[in-house]
Amino acid sequence: MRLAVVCYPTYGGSGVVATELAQELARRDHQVHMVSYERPFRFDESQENLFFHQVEVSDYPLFRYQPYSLNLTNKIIELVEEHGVEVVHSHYAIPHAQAAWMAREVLREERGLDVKLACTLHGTDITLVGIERSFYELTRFAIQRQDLLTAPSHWLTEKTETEFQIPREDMVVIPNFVDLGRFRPADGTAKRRELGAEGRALVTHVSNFRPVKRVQDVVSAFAVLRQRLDAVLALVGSGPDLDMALRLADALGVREHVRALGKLDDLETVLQASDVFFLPSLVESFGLAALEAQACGCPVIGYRAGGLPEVVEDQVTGILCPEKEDVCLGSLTADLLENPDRLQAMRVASSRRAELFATAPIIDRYEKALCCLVHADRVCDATSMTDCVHP
Ligand code: GMT
Repeated sequence: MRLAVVCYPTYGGSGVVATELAQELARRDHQVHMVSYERPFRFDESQENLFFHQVEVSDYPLFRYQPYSLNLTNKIIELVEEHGVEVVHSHYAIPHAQAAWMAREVLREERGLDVKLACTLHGTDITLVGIERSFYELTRFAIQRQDLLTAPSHWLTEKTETEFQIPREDMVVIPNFVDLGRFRPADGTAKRRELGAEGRALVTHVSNFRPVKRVQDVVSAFAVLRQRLDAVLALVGSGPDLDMALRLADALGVREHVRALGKLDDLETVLQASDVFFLPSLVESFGLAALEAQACGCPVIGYRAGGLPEVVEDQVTGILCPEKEDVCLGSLTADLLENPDRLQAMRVASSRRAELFATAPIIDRYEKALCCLVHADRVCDATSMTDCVHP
């Protein structure tokens, strides 16, 4: 299969999922063309069958806002013509699904080509951005015209049905996946020492520090926890709410126990050293970082909200509190940390649960769904994808 994967190149989960999927499909002998405004941050350029195409953005002075979607549409048209791309797989609907649809219209009308469209909805493209009035109509139109829609959780298909009137049965749930070779339990003694957390509890939060992550709840729950025991909070990543979080830590008298680590290439070393992971979002479609934490044997503490209950098994691989109950987050975490046997059982259960999200079987599901678009007659019921691979 010849595939174009359109995504954001950034440190966020949708870029990670798109890049790792592209790399794995290329390893399986599909020809994969990645399209974005920058090289994605986990992209391995030396890999066979894998190509990166940068969208050149025009900066003509007349434009107050650069029309990126048009440049992207042109790039998709070129790729289909020059490389015989059969499927355009957009990650995050806005503006990728719209650009892919426009490209298909041009290709159909002018060249008689019929490229297939797939889109993986990731989260805020449905729950926050997509429902903004200025995006809504075109988002609904473009996602309805995809040949395949996938989402990482049942919760996100329900939200898509409610907000965009797309029946949930018309979407395929393919959960996010984790590299269990990289994210696995390991001794975290050295990292704890480096973070000044020796002999103390270590709580970690990883995100893009956008309002949707509710970082204020991370800090206030940590302050509640510290009333019961000595602990350090590691904040990994960066984004608009990081400063606010640090100011709140100051105001609550816990700033000296907070380590702001920025973006890390060796994220797994911090997760391996951590006792628990905080993710208090209310509209998290999946929570890839929570899966990566569990894979490292680190239980997750968050709210019973969004897609998180599909990733974290309450009371088994973590604790899910009622929404917005930050005191519950802090005090139930303290209970857990004061009970080493229960914590150890949760650590073991967490890494076992992550095995359900191992990369290979989940890529199989993507591969099959995408191949079915191209060879519906031959491949959909087959167990092997060889029909779909071009020599
Ligand atoms: O939707 C977003 O806000 C961005 C997106 C990203 O690029 O990080 O995150 C979403 O996609 C991830 C990968 O599928 C999921 O793990 C995140 O839960 C999801 N974020 C939200 O739903 C807030």
